[in-house]
Amino acid sequence: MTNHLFDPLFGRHAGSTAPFVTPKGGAPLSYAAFLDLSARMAHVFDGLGLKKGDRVAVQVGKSVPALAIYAACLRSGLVLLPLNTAYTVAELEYFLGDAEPGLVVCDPAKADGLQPILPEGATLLTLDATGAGTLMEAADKAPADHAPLPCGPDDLAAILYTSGTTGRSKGAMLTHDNLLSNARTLAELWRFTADDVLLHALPIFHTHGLFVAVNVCAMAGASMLFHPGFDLDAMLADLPQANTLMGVPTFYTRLLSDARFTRDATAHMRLFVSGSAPLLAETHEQFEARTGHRILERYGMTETNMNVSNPYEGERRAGTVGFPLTGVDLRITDPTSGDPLPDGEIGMIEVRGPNVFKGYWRMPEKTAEELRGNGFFITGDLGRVDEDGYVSIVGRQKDLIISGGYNIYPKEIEVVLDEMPEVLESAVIGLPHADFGEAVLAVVVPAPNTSPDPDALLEALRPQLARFKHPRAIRIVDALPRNTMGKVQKNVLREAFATTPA
Ligand code: MCA
Ligand code: AMP
Repeated sequence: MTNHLFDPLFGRHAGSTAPFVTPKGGAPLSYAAFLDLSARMAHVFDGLGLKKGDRVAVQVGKSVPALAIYAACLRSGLVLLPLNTAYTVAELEYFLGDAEPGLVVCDPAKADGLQPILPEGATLLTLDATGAGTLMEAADKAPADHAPLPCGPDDLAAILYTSGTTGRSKGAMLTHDNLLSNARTLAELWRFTADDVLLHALPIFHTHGLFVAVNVCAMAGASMLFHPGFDLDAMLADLPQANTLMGVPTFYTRLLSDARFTRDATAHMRLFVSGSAPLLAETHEQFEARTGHRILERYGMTETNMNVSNPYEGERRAGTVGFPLTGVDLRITDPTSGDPLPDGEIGMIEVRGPNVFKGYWRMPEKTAEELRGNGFFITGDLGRVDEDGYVSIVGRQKDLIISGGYNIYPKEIEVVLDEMPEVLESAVIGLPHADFGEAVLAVVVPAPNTSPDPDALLEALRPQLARFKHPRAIRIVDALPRNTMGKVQKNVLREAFATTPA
């Protein structure tokens, strides 16, 4: 019996001295050395008594050992639950309570805060950005050979939380085959080989940085320059050593904002991929004018991995996300009736394929709402397919703000604001933002006989919500605009505040 994802992704590189990952400013680590590290960690996990299907929650800074936790979980048949490092203890309490992990790995600085919210029976281990902490102390003592546990295509590999429109996050259950099938398709489509070097500056707690970037590289035997985050100077300094880059649109607008990012500086590059948020056609065109390269834009979701991509060869059409991937069925339906619409019409994007997740963790009713019996997943994105087959995303039916590639659900912020004594009600909207694409603005109606101070409200949000979700500004109004059904008209608010951006 094989391990469906681990074997083809990592296992087959055992003994390979080819470089896999080079941490910024550090020495390259070979595939073999990375596999040894993951084997040691897997022994630690097994030694804790963790069993197939148990969850391992991880909130640590980006590092090579942090990445090895992913491979170690696959080896031991465990389910990785990666968590944004920006999440507060208040946010983590929900995830840990819902997923009930048997192991939590966190930065040593956060251990005291997490101890009281640890699920019953769970172990807490630590790992800092330099690789120090109790996890590595134990791994250093463990043997470097580990037989991967047999796992089938349907076994869970990861749970990634995505916020819900009701404010309650849902854990998307991703199977070994969801990840394997997508990695295979993308590596082939984007022509990744062992000669490629990817400049990796995305976080590894989301699909883009972890499953798209890392899995595609491992599938091809390629290597990565691993940056802890996006630092413009560091990116430009390492660009000559790389030949491929994957990023959110903010990466590309930031690179374009620097005069050092020129045609010469990018002449050796093979591929720039963009996703997670809309790439403005204007950015696409500016990028080509400056560098001679056309960015390859693709479209995906946490629940589905990647669905659609512009072609490697052939026209990469600005303002579109390209064609459905091999094996992915895409249809446009009437958002109300769910009936398929003819090509060219705007409607709900639905996708079906081996990439589509198994459902939401312990939320069968939510799963039934979004995943049809016939396998189509209702994305919440509105789009159309043009006469050449290119898919465009024209809007979102879900109330969602995408800021610098991070999804922010207005409801989650509104719930916290509405609980404050000086707030009668609130509405959170996204406004255009030059760097992040969209920025968060909160519009607040004061409770009777109060005059809330926006700065004090912002301060009160701090312990509750991750920094990236904080409104960039709060505006106080007498009342929110509503339609005849009583629903807040966010489009009216967006227009009203468009000229006074956050
Ligand atoms: C940081 N801040 C943000 C964001 N990032 N605020 C709003 N939106 C953000 N995305 C906060 C910081 O905490 C800081 O707060 C202030 O804004 C300025 O930070 P700055 O130094 O400018 O930011 P940065 O550290 O350079 O990060 C910006 C970033 C980063 C590089 C764009 O957010 C990033 O790596 N985004 C990628 C997210 C991603 O991987 N998404 C993929 C999701 P203060 O004021 O306190 O200093 S997967 C997905 O969407 C699907 C599946 C798909 O299709 O890929
Ligand atoms: P997430 O929940 O983080 O997986 O985010 C998925 C959402 O990001 C999708 O439903 C889209 O709304 C958005 N998204 C991802 N890629 C693109 C893209 N290339 N263009 C526009 N929106 C995108």
